[in-house]
Amino acid sequence: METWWKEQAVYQIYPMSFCDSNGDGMGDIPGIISKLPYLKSLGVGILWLSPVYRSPGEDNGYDISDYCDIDPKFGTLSDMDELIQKARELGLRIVMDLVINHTSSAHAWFQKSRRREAPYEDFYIWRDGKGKRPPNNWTSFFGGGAWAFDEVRGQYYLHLFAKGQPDLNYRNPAVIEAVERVMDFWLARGVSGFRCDVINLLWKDSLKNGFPKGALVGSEYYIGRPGCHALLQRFRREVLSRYDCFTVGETVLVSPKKARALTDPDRGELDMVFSFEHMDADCFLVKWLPRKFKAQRLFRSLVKWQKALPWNAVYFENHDQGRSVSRFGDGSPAAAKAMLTLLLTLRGTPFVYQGEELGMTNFDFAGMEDIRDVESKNMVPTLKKLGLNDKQIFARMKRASRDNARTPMQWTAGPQAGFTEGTPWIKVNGNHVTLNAQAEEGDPDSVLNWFRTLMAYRNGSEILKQGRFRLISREKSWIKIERRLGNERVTVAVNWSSKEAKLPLVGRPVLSTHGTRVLDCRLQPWEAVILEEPPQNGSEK
Ligand code: TEU
Repeated sequence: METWWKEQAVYQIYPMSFCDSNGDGMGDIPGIISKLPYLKSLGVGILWLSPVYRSPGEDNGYDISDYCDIDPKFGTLSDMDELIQKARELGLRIVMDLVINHTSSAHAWFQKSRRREAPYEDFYIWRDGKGKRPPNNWTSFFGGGAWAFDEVRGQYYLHLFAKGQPDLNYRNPAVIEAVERVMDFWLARGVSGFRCDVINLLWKDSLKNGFPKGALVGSEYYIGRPGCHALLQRFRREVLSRYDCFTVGETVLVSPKKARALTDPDRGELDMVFSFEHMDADCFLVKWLPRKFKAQRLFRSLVKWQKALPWNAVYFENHDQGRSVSRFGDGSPAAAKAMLTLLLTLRGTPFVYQGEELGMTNFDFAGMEDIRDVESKNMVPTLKKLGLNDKQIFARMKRASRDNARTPMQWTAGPQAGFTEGTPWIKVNGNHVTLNAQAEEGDPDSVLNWFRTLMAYRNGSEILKQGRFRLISREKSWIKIERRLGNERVTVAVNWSSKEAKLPLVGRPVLSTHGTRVLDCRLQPWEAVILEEPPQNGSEK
């Protein structure tokens, strides 16, 4: 097999909401350490941590004020060293989030830059306004304009995300070098790679006015520009190639063609990317514009991307997306199991988000006061401008707010789901009383135990790890795929609906979400089955 990051599944930890060891209501690194045996028991091999760096927390750590230190709410640098070490002892690798499109405005670089202190004057994208107006018409991902005026410097700075997240200026070689030192700092400490936040936005071609009608005005000047490819090649050459590590790029609005270039080993940029297209299965391009979920739409996009790239990341959830079982299913454990089956049998490196292995669902928000996310809050004026009233806005929040994925991990049925002994920074989902890891441990039919069974099967199957992908058939509410290695085949059939499905099934059923089964060419509601077929052409391997 080629490399460890193609063999193993990745588990994403959202540290704020994973496990709190000291009762301050906020998850932390010692909490993660205490759950290493649980993580090991899942069968995953790589743990990706959302940011734990020093940060004021305006965007939950994606606004970094010191890349080379751990935020006190998460612990210390020595806790992080301990995590890396203890994980390694269990055969688990740690991957960190690399957020280098922007820093926090509290970062020393920005503080010096706004005072024009050398050598930081041009670390950010500063411009004079046009009269009383900002330098151009670009809009932010989080709603509103993308420029903020800084009184100290007397100029505007660009922020594609929140106001407290000024974009770095990659035309300045000193910025490139500073960022390379950050990568080196963590790789030398023993991390095994990076998930690279909005990495295809680093290079801004120009600061001209954008096409005014787009959802993201100005994006034609900064998404996937040639300058960004050149930067990624440089990072690989100068830093990454010196370590046994991998990178996965979070690549906003990436096309299959662009993704192929970004992950082409000959170009030496990234190892894989997160594409977003399948996240549109229940919305129009942006999650605030909902449409009815159609399984066909999801299948079509997944298959398109399976075919488009020799290797890529595969995911249904992360900290920015609602829970898949609520969005793409009926919220039931059966649906969660069916979805995990497809996720872990597609070709590529699977990424599972904390709680997905339990079938955690969207949050039961009572009102806007339960919402913590800066994106959700900033979107309210934009949604109002679209003519939505408060009730409608809240309905969209319930459906699409990133906080759906950010509620605490549900460990037990006890107070605060066993996440903290204090008051959690965000409410715990009320369904933790029945939906929690402890209850699922003891239930052989639980989502958790299905996940473990699947992972064990996948870890032992060269066909699932390496085999080619082929779509056999996709219908309105079921999909059948094949993975093939040499002349050996595995078929996976998933009924993506709460009705029985009739479909041809051939082979020996080795695993079914519904227990031991005889082949009768019918799948129960949300049933997923893995079938092994005897080697073709009568030849044995
Ligand atoms: O997300 C980038 C990104 O594309 C999202 O902001 C996306 O537009 C939004 O979540 C859809 O609702 C990354 C991180 O994953 C996210 O948590 C950060 O807020 C963002 O970058 C800024 O760093």
